[in-house]
Amino acid sequence: MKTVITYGTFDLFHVGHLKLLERARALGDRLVVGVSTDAFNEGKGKRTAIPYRDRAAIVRAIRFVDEVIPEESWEQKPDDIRRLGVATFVMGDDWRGKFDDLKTLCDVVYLPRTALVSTTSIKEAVALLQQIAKEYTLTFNAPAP
Ligand code: C2G
Repeated sequence: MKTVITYGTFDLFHVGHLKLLERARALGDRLVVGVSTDAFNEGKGKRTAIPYRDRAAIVRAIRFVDEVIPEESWEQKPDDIRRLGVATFVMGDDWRGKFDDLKTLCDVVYLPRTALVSTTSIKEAVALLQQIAKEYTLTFNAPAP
């Protein structure tokens, strides 16, 4: 039984997240995902749109995710790897090199990110739509001159 692990925020879950998890699972027989808690994200300076409970529920519901654990600190990875008998640690290549210290414990694999989609771009699109809606309301609901 080859266990693979990866970690992430998975806010506003999108196809970039899905393809990362799918490729990670394909590297072994079991995939464990550490989902960043809200408190840990504040430490990362990341404000999420979706709370941890719901982000974890979405990831847990993915058929090729076998287990979800909370990610509460940067330092927990070695203990997780030992406790869970992890063979391979996977992250998207925006993290390339950042977790090479784990190579003493397991294989470390950085996978190409999926282009053109990100939580940030989804948030920007929503903000633009809200701005358009606001201007539309101002323009077309303005009282007759
Ligand atoms: N990802 C991807 N393609 C995208 C967006 C994200 O492959 N278009 C990958 C990231 O590289 C990461 C995973 O999906 O491996 C989760 O991305 P985030 O939720 O943004 O995770 P992050 O906030 O980077 O937290 O300890 C590690 C951290 O918890 C990672």
